[in-house]
Amino acid sequence: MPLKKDFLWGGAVAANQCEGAYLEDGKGLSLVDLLPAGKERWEALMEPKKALTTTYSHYPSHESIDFYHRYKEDIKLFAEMGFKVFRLSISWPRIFPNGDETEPNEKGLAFYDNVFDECAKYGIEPLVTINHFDTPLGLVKDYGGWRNRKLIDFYVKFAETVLHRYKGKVKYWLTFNEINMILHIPFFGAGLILEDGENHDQVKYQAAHYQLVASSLATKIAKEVDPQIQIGCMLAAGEIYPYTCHPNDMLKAVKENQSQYFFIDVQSRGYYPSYAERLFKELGVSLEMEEGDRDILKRHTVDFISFSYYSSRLTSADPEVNNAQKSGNAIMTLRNPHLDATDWGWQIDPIGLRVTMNQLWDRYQKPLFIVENGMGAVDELNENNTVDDDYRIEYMRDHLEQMIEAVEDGVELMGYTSWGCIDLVSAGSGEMKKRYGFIYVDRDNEGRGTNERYKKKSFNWYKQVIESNGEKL
Ligand code: P53
Repeated sequence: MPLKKDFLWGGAVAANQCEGAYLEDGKGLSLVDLLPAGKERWEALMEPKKALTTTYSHYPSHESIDFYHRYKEDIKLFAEMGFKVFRLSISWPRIFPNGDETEPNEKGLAFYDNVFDECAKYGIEPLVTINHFDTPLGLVKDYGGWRNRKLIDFYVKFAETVLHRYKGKVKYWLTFNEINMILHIPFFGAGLILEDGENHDQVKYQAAHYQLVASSLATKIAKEVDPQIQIGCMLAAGEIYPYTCHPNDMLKAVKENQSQYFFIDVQSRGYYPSYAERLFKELGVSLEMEEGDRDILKRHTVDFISFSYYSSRLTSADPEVNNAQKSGNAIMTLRNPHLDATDWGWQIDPIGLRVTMNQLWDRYQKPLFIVENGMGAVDELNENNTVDDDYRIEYMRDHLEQMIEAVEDGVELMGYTSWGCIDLVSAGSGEMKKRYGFIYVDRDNEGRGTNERYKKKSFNWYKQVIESNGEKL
């Protein structure tokens, strides 16, 4: 049996993509609450100034799948599949509506108490992301998001509040979702609105420095609250392959991989990697640090390395070749001719998961946790009120096989939570139509539908995977 007996099987969601109830019980607005669905969403993410001033016809986060009111029903379904762990995030503006209050919103805190108590009923361990793409809008508008060092204090206050409040209820925490996303979608990652004419790399890496310090401070507090708590960093992973075997392509791939690993290099090792000096020089980046920052980073490193994996990526040293890059794989990348793709053009590379796991393990020698993986697809509810999502089963089976191979390679792995275990709003496109779940939710791109939940074929398949601890795929 390659997987540990207490392997943490489960699923993952994020507050802004499932809760809805966007102004209920004192919640404030987050930056996501201004984002529309469809093509306009991507434009808004790339040009967030527009999102702050445009009125759109539909905001998918406002109601979403209404997890806020239906969490009992949903957790019951997760328990039926045998979940050992449920990854969710805490909505920052539910706890601090503008982000800079001195006192938290009690009703927001109570909501997560209820959710964790519900999980406990079924022996499901929560895995909590403190911040998942939903910086309070107040902190974006009044402070410029993470370009402002004050965000460290606001984040630390938020982290401290929830770490204390849920002491004894939550053992596994992640400080920031996909911390490297700041390079690709800086508005999501850090509430950054980049100005024309400024050095964007400077702004992004400065903001990243603040997040890294904040992450370490949260880790420090967590250990003071309860030494049993385990803290993870979280990387949008996916090994970057060289486009050809030309040494220049290989070198380019090495460098691009470093720029992704950069964040967790700091979070895991406790210091800036030596390659950062040259990288920053080339990008014209010069970081402002306060005395004590380096010490904080050094002292409070993470316990485990969590990551999302959707696909590998490709790069070429030839600018002409690289010009053919497509967004598709979530992050801009070249197309790999050896791989198929999903309906949304994300390429499917199960072996890439094994490659990525080996690389992460070799690099850090800390336990890994796959906290996102899955297939966004168009699902049709049939006359039997189910979805025959054999394509999803196949996708997941192929990935789980490679995950187990990686464990047999010697990688230490804590668990696996599939992304969007219940259908929810897509982060990148705002659509409901891009579904990841084992549970179908009757709701469409325009927000119409009953919100009823239905089990897909993959529901029973995953149940059997968990029951057999990965033996029956
Ligand atoms: P959606 C881009 C690239 C890689 C991961 O994505 C990404 C994104 C943002 O779109 O996000 C992660 O919903 C993220 C989740 C997100 C999931 O991947 O665009 O942590 O919030 O839903 C899947 O299909």
